[in-house]
Amino acid sequence: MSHVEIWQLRARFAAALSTMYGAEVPAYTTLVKVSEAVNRDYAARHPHAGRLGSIERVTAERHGAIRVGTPTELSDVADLFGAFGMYPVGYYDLREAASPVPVVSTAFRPLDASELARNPFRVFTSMLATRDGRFFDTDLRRRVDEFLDRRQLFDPQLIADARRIAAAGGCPEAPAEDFVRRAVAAFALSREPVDRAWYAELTAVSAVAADIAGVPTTHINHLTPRVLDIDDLYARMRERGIAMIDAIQGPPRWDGPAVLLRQTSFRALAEPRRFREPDGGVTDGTLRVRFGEVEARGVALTRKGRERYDAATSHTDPAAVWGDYFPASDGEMASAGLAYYHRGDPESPVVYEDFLPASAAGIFRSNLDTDTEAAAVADESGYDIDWMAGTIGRPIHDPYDLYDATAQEAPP
Ligand code: OOG
Ligand code: NI
Repeated sequence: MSHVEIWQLRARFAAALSTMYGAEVPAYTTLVKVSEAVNRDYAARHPHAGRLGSIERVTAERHGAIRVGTPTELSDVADLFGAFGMYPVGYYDLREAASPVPVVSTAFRPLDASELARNPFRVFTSMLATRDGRFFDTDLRRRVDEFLDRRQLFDPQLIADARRIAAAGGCPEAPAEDFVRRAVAAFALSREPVDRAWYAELTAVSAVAADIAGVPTTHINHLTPRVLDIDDLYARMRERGIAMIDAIQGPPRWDGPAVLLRQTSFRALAEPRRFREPDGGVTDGTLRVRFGEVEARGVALTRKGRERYDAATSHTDPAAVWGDYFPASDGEMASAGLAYYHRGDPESPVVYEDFLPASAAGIFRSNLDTDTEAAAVADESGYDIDWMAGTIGRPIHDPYDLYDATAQEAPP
């Protein structure tokens, strides 16, 4: 019987999630079609369009975002994604953002350039920070934890199978199909009625808290295609009359090398959901929590380049000062040690594979109607990268270590 490799499982998982999410959120399908048209046109106009990844890779490329409630749920996610060759990279603390979100996050993704080239699927994964007293007082924390402890997001059999597949480096065809189907189903939007009063109470703390702990299951919040020209994508979506958030997050558009990550999204749409009312009756209503994000990726910056990036973006108008911080060519970027290139060759940029906390917080925020207020108490949660690594029993990889290693290799 034929053996299905880990990367093939990952490619199937990404494709099947995309099909499911497209059925749940039809506007996503529009976004994917417009993205494909943008990429086709860009590739036709630019002979070197493939330098930041082959057109096949970019066209299939997605990142997902999911949100869970407890350390146990986060551990299960780590085990499940291990079967797809996706490992935790980077620690993002969105509680520290200008507009705080009560979650701590990591991104599960392939580590090596060769695995990324086969299929680069990654999932930004956030855990609700219930231990942080700035967002949850003792009483609310207790009730949230009770609610979360009663639910089971992942069938223990699914997690056991994931561990076995990860250890074996794949599995035969028949169980592979079944495994991917069960893994995808764990992220389907629930049809269970939402408890109206509980959801409203959590929304008063944070819309993200309600999205996580106000419902009995988890779901994909968004699934993000990658484009080669995000300004073109933004204009085309607007021409179609689709309401976009106000800005493209991340570095400004400019003529020099594209760096890191630029992202934008259409605003979250009202989706039909059923509600259980305080009198016990079930009614139809809507929730607006899932949005359509899209992104463009550039070269990965070194620590030194990242310091420049943080300094440039701290200006009120980064576009006006960008050229003071970054040289206009890949050759100068490479020789100044600002960005990663395979074996130092400016023709071979190493693509940025991670996320940006400020953009993540901006994307969260631009899709929420209200900001979250942090109470003026000390944070005694103890959440940090070591806490998270200990909780999931796995190292959280440092993105710079991975880029350092990748840059030593020839391009995939
Ligand atoms: C995750 C937000 C972060 C990104 O692309 O920066 C993110 C979320 O909304 O759960 O996906
Ligand atoms: Ni995202």
